[in-house]
Amino acid sequence: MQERRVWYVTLLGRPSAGKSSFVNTAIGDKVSIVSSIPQTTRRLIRGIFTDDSYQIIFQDVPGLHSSAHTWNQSINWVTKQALTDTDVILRVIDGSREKWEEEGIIDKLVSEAKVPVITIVTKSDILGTKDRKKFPADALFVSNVTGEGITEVIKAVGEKLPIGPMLYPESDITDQDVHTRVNEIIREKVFQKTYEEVPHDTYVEVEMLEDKWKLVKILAYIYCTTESQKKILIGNHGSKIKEIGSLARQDLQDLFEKKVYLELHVKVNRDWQGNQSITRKVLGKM
Ligand SMILES: Nc1nc2c(ncn2[C@@H]2O[C@H](COP(=O)(O)OP(=O)(O)OP(=O)(O)O)[C@@H](O)[C@H]2O)c(=O)[nH]1
Ligand SMILES: [Mg+2]
Repeated sequence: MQERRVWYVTLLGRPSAGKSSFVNTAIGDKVSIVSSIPQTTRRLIRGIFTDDSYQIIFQDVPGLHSSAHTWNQSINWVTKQALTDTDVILRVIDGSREKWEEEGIIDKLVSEAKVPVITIVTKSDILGTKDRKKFPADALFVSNVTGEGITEVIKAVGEKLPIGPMLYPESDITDQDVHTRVNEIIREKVFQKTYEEVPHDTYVEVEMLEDKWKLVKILAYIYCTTESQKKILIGNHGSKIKEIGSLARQDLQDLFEKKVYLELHVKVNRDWQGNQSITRKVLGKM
């Protein structure tokens, strides 16, 4: 097997900075879910970029949150764990927003890092020339919309990695199993179609997945914490759950490349964030 520069690169930034979007753009495929709601990513998602020179295993992780709330701290822990096994840190600064207290936490982690740190500024498509002067001089500007800077970041990151055998087959783009991908696709639609506390208070469980010759059958539950959230998720005459289901089904059909029958139900589980076995599952720590 041809050797390349190979290893792990962990993205570090505040919520909504564009980390998952960057991984998808770099890989050229959708492996990590995206929404405008902060803390969309809850678990470690690996996106694998392979070309003739590099195999870069991007570790997409939750954005670091400054809240002391136990749930936020549990999510932060996923990110901190990923940083213990990485060869490069890709520090992601949201170019569209003013600095916020999370940046202080990130500055500290970066200053303590024992591995090279490359800084990128996202959302360059909405930055003027003047805005660009506000960021560190060595930062690379990136747009997940226009593709600006993506090739440069891959080269900058790739050149920091050691030469060795590839860790994944050339055709792999993620290490997620099929259940996780289905779960994440449904969760993405919940995040895209609900607001305020509702997306944060939900999690998804895939109860049944049958991959048949021409059809994939999926039964999944969306859990929330109150009856009123359940009403919102179901919507008027079932309109919201239908919309979530229909969007999810389109992505699932792309994933499986066949027809998907998706049955979705909403259930209430009041204190799931206080239940360790559920949070372990939700955060990807079985
Ligand atoms: N204009 C513009 N918007 C972007 C860009 N990258 C991401 N976004 C938007 O920013 C929002 C957050 O993107 P995500 O990729 O989910 O951000 P994230 O850093 O993974 O967020 P968390 O998972 O919550 O930590 C979404 O609405 C994206 O469409 C970009 O380069 N340009
Ligand atoms: Mg994300």
